[in-house]
Amino acid sequence: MTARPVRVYLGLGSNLGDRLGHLTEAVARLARTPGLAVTRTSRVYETAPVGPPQPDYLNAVVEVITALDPKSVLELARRIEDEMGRERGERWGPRVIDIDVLLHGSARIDEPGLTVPHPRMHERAFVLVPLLELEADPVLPGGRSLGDVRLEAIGRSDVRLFAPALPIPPGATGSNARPRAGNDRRVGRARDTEGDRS
Ligand code: A4P
Ligand code: MG
Repeated sequence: MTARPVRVYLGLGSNLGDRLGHLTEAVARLARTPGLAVTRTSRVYETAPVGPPQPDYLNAVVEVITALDPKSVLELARRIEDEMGRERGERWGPRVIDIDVLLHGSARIDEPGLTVPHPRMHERAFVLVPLLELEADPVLPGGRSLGDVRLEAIGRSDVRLFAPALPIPPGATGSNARPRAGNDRRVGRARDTEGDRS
């Protein structure tokens, strides 16, 4: 546990199967996790793959309030990835669901297996575009701020709006978390489905 609840941003990605269903399922599982309160979600973007050739991704960012330390949050995220059938193949390869810890309050961590802020987030429009919907001035790796990053230079055009903000299941906030008053933006069900798009 950290001393007090902090705001955590998680990056979600999926490029296999029912991509929107997987992102929605990940949010529902996070919201059911004791110690985590899902407070806000970004809209969903369809993004060109970074890494080896593979299908396009859907990406979104989720805001969570938690008193859990970064390592515990990563463990919970990995457990949800495993429960959802994530198979770990080649690095940057296709996946049913990826849940990355982007930011954990103002923490700066550089340990084997955990680097926060996420070391590649400032180079990736598929992270920054949804994150900026939730946090106007994020802390970036190496103490950079948004002014140091040019979105056009990192392929902003490879990121296309795909669906409204991911739904947060009603009444499903984690038991130990204390979301800020007035920061709870619940949204309706996403209208778009994978089926509508194919
Ligand atoms: N790890 C260290 N720090 C963190 C952190 N802050 N959050 C370690 C999450 N994990 C962290 O992760 C590999 C290792 O990173 C883990 O052992 C963890 O302890 P992984 O999820 O098993 O594998 P990965 O995701 O393939 O590796 P990596 O290096 O995290 O890849 P990225 O940087 O997440 O990139 N293109 C588009 N358009 N959209 C995407 O979402 N994602 C990737 C994956 C590639 N291309 C993409 C997308
Ligand atoms: Mg990952």
